[in-house]
Amino acid sequence: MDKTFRGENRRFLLLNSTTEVINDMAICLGPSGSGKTLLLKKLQNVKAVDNTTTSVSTVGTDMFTIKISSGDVEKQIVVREVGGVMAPLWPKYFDGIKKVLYVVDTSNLCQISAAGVLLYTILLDPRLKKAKILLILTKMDVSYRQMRNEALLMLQMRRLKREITQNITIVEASAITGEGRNDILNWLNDKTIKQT
Ligand SMILES: Nc1nc2c(ncn2[C@@H]2O[C@H](COP(=O)(O)OP(=O)(O)OP(=O)(O)O)[C@@H](O)[C@H]2O)c(=O)[nH]1
Ligand SMILES: [Mg+2]
Repeated sequence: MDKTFRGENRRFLLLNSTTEVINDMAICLGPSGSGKTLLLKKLQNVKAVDNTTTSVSTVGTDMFTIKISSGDVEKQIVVREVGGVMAPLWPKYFDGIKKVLYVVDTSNLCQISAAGVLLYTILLDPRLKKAKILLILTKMDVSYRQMRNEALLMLQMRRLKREITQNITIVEASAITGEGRNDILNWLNDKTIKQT
């Protein structure tokens, strides 16, 4: 198939189709069970996940091709999930990464603070200095979840923002209800998301 190179952002336009492949390497991280797999499945297909859907822990990594419709053109971006049990090995996957989706489970009170510490550690990695960071507060459908502000407080977000160079975008989400899905897709598509 005929391909043309399109500028410095390393995007390829496949001429004989209307599919543009976004070549920004994206990685999805977060503690074990925080909801990465289910959320990525929901981003792939809105109907693929409901409250009966189950998932198994990702031992290793998984690749998700996500389609984004933008006008007449369909875009595709590949996101690599690295399982929470792999946290000590996450840095092995940082080379060339331009986008990081960091998923935090707002219904897991015991895990939130640790999730903040883990996030801080990865943001210190020099290879991620210029990466775009999306902090996803997920499981917003759960009644006993922490609300946005409490979750951000537990993550010590104010302090963290002072210490790091990257700009963090925050979005609330749920793989079950689809909340936040459009915002995440827009962010992957380099569109600005309204922050509250
Ligand atoms: N209520 C609710 N449950 C969720 C949501 N997302 C994930 N879960 C549940 O949380 C559990 C863990 O979800 P996964 O998506 O497998 O978590 P993960 O982050 O991929 O975990 P690892 O692969 O082990 O790192 C599963 O039982 C899911 O059904 C959500 O948005 N709402
Ligand atoms: Mg997983």
